[in-house]
Amino acid sequence: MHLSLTTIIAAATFIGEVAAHGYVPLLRINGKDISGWDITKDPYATPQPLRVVRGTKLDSGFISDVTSTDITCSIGNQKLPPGPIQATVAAGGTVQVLWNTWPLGHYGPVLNYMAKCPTSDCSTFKGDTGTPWFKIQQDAFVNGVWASDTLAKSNFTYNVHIPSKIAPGSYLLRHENLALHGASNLNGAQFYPVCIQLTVTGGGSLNPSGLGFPGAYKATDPGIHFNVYQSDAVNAAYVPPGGSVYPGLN
Ligand SMILES: *[C@@H]1O[C@H](CO)[C@@H](O)[C@H](O)[C@H]1NC(C)=O
Ligand SMILES: [Cu+2]
Repeated sequence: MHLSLTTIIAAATFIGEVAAHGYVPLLRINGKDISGWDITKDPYATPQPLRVVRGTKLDSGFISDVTSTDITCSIGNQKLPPGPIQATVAAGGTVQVLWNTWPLGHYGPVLNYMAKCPTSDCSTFKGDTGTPWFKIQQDAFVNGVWASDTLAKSNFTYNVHIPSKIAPGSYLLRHENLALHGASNLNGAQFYPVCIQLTVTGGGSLNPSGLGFPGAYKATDPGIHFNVYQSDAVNAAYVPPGGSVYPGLN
């Protein structure tokens, strides 16, 4: 019985691949809507609109090669956004990320990182060399539900809490869905990172860093090469890649 159920789930997941995965056309900060990157419209507009969410290639596909610079901010990371624009959020505040959709059954964690931009203008910062990143928040398998499914059932919305003690300034926020439905195969994990250009106000004096994208993830990490079709106990012991949340942020 268990095997056949697993097969059915795997088949259903596979069919789900035909549908779009999702992208982030909208952010909400303190109840105020801010345009994200709408892949159905923004790439075709002339002039190309300024957006705080980094543009991606003209699809919502995933990244599977963790050594690619696409892992930094999504497919086409080499292409910087058309110009300087950042959303302002207070340290300790919340950035609501509203995906247009997300398929149920793309089981996995939701991971969130930040990197301080070297200048006040984040649009010139690719973030794909060195180790400027630090992890701020992650959710994996909570009360028997993968964070990705919780996101899908929450109006496709995820709330990112901006640390209260980081220094004010310009940051990239790297928000990521990691889909593990095919991850029992090596290189079967699907990464969907999205980068958001922020101006953080207030805050403290912490200037964390230490992680590189690429660099922080390896294909063989136990949180990347992982079979989600196991018991809840095994899933509950799942350890996401990229290490722990940076200590002392709040
Ligand atoms: C649900 O998502 C839609 C589209 O992103 C948004 O316009 C709407 O305000 C959201 N609803 C709530 C209650 O947040
Ligand atoms: Cu998919």
